[in-house]
Amino acid sequence: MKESPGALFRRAVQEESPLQVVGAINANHALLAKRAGFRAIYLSGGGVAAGSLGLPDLGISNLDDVLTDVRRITDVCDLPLLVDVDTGFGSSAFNVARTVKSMIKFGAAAMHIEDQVGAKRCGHRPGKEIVSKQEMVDRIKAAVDARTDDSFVIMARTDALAVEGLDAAIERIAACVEAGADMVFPEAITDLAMYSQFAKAVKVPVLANITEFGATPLFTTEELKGADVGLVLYPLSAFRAMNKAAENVYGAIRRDGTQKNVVDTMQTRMELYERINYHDFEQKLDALFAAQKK
Ligand code: PYR
Repeated sequence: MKESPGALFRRAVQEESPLQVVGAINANHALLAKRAGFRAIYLSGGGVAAGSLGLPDLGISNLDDVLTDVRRITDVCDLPLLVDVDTGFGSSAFNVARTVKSMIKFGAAAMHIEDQVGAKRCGHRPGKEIVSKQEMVDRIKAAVDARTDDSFVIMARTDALAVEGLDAAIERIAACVEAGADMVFPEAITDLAMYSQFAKAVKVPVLANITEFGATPLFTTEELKGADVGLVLYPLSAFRAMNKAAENVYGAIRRDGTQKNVVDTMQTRMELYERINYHDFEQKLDALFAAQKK
């Protein structure tokens, strides 16, 4: 029987240590990540907001916005996908349950749900507020209870470090694991040694979010392995590079009246076609029409 996305994700975490999980802003990038050899990909909430909607990561995007991008990615790429569901898209346990069921239905392998208030902030910005430990535990219980596939991974994210400090953050994460979380994501970690402290407190894989220009130094996989990290996340690295490239190209065309000066920075037509299996599709179409003409 075909392995479920959740089972694939769990196996990747076991087999690659730490597992590099790279952000894919769209279906095309998911294919590029697979081609580069990654075994798991990520859909960032900040990425859906900024990339698909042109909006900040402030709890504005909704479940359907995220599901649209999830479906587009899982339709073409069989790598297990970890999805950022922010605070669960609604304040009741029924909202969290609907989110979990939808994620499974749309082919996600895993999701992380966090303990910020509904009007959330980016994890690496000031002004974050969190719900009580009990409310976060209730979110996890609702998520675990709603699973229609036991292998689907529920990851608990806490933003408590910046708000209440390390001990409180560890306590929260431990309570989430007790409530059934499969993996944990302490956000905006500032010191490498903190990861080991989380790992010691819970016997489940710990994710390190190595996002650029944030609160966390750009630790290497070697350093993170030494700190007992199980998964390393690069949520928006390719997205940031892609945006910079787009700005350069737009600027050059506008300034120079031609794209000739930036053509050598572009993926070629043939490279693009190869990445999306264009020729396979075309050959199928040709064969279909040839058969009809007979
Ligand atoms: C994001 O990229 O949106 C995260 O929350 C990590």
